[in-house]
Amino acid sequence: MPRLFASLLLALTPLLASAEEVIRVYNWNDYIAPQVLKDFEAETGIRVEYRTFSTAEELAAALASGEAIDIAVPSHNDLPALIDNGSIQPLDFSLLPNRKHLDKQLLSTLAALDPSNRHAVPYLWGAVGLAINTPQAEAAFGGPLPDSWSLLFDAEQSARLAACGISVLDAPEETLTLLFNYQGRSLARSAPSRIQRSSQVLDGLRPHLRYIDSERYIDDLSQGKLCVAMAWVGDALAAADAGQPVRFLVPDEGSVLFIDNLVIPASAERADLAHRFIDYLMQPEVAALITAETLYPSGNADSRDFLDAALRDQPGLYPDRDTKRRLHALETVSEKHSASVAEVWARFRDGS
Ligand code: N2P
Repeated sequence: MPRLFASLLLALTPLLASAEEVIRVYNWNDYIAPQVLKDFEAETGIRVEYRTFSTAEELAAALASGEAIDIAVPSHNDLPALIDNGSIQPLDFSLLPNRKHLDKQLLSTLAALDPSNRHAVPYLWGAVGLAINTPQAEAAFGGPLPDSWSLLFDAEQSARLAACGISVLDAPEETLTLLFNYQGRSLARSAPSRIQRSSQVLDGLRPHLRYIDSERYIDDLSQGKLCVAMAWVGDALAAADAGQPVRFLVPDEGSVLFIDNLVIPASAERADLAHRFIDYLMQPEVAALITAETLYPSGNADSRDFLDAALRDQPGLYPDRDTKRRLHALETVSEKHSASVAEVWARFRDGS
């Protein structure tokens, strides 16, 4: 009898398993409102297996491995390669009626990388800048700080701040683009040998850094344990929200913007459910909840109507016109350049 029962159970298992629908979502850390996932599960009965990454390289490796992922969130500059090598699939717009709420300006910027916006839905976006704990940083620096990337790229300045804690994002293309801009050059239009030489500047900064990490700095800034951090806007605003005297600034030399997108990898096992998830996130009320929680600007234009006035007008969240003029979407790095970027970065981050 027990054996009969066991084989009956075995025979039923596939049926039981197929009763539960699951999607696998792979997103940046601190990049959703947990409530939204719970609401989606409760409303649809679809379980969300949710995992996070903190660098573009981690996501690229997961997509290249072919592991089953139903939704991923690459940045705009990585879209052309992902489309070219067939890592992500075209979307079925008929399953995405809430696309109408998306920000038209973002869509047109993205269309240059993803023709007709076939593969990607803008989710959250924002500026790269500096998060500064002003009282701590001024005490260490010995007076007011310049609004400049020199705080990182001038070794004499970073030396003065080392004691109160400096961190840099583990974001090679963003960091090198900013370094080249600071030097009056362009990463995309420089020879690989020039990229190799940028190691010299990074070598000057390295001994003054606490660490290179895109996740640890969020808690540390919020607890007053760092005074200057290269930061993505929402992470910096979160520290201010936690009560620290942290301001987010886009330095005078300007900076880069990222647009992160919901996509369906070619490896998705449930592209049908992935469309439902994307459409769910594109409801303006839901998108507003996500912005309120993460403090990143939304790819959904209509979500603004659902933001608290205080949040909508919070300085730094949506860049003002003057700041916008100093911001440019991060350029796609060609294959020829990316090997040099990776080498310079390995040396900077891991000392190898
Ligand atoms: C938030 C991650 C921001 C994504 N922690 C930057 N592309």
